[in-house]
Amino acid sequence: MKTVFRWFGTENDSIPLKHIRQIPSVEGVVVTLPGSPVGAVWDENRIADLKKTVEDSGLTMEVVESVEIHEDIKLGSGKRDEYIENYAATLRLLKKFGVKCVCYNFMPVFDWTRSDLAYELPDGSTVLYYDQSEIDKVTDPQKMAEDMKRDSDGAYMPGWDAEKLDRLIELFELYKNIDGERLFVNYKYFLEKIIPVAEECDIKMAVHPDDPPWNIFGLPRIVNNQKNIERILRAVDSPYNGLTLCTGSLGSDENNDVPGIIRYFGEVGLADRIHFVHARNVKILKPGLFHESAHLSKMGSYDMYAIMKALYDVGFDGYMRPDHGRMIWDENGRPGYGLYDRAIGAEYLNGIWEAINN
Ligand SMILES: [Mn+2]
Repeated sequence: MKTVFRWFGTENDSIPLKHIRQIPSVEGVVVTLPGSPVGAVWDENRIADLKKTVEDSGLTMEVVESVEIHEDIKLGSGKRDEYIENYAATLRLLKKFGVKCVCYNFMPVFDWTRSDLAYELPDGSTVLYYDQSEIDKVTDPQKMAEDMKRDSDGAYMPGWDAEKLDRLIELFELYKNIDGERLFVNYKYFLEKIIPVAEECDIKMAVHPDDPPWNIFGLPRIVNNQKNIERILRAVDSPYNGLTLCTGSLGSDENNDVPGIIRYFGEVGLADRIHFVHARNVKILKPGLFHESAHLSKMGSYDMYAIMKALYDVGFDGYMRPDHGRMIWDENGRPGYGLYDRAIGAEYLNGIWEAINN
């Protein structure tokens, strides 16, 4: 297991690489190219600069999160073939710079969604919070998206790009014809074209589960449970068609038994598809109502030992990063992506791993 840490780039992240380098277990950063227009080929010079910056600080740049998928691909319409070609061209560029794993998602319109980005816990820390009843009250998703963007203090939010927000009404109209089955067919089309390129580039594609893992605003979500994920992994049967196992995203639906899913994939020969793990804990208060928590098992609903043990037992050998943490110690930063709590989480998870290994 290689521990990595998400970093949004010098201009978009308040955390210096020097500080990340000082977290004992962390070997590399998970990067993106903020501001790249969705659907366009990434800029080679910017990737080169990013790699130099990262490596000069003593870290590796082997994981990218994410190369976003244009809505036309998910809708199966418009210029999808052109956007898939661009996606392939970006993969070929990333190969040139030593990238080994690309995490992406296939959620229509909205990326991860929360009703509160700074919910205060009794200890004074703040976390991301989700209340389905609040989301159900949203009659204007455009306004919600704008509020979320504002509440993130102007931080760059992956998947919440301006171009998409501008055409929100049009997108909702287009998705009226897309149910889960249609979305799967469009997804398979994408995989059939892109997985051969991933094989050629030796880049593991790792789809991130939907967050939360159920339909919102009437838009279908299909990367959300064991059965649907297995179907996606088998749609193109290649080791390069894999998964980012995000414990918090999957685990916010209490029907998803995360260690059980890992062990099941081990039993049916899909363990080698888990290329990347996002490890975090969530506290489920009731179905559809949860907040994120410290990584420590007793702070949330998940037994993190059981998750790490299941990964160990199925032979997990990929990348792991501590996912969203709390904001603590008066740190100001991107919601979910503070330095301190994620650093604590990284060491805690590595402590579990070391104990299992010994
Ligand atoms: Mn995640």
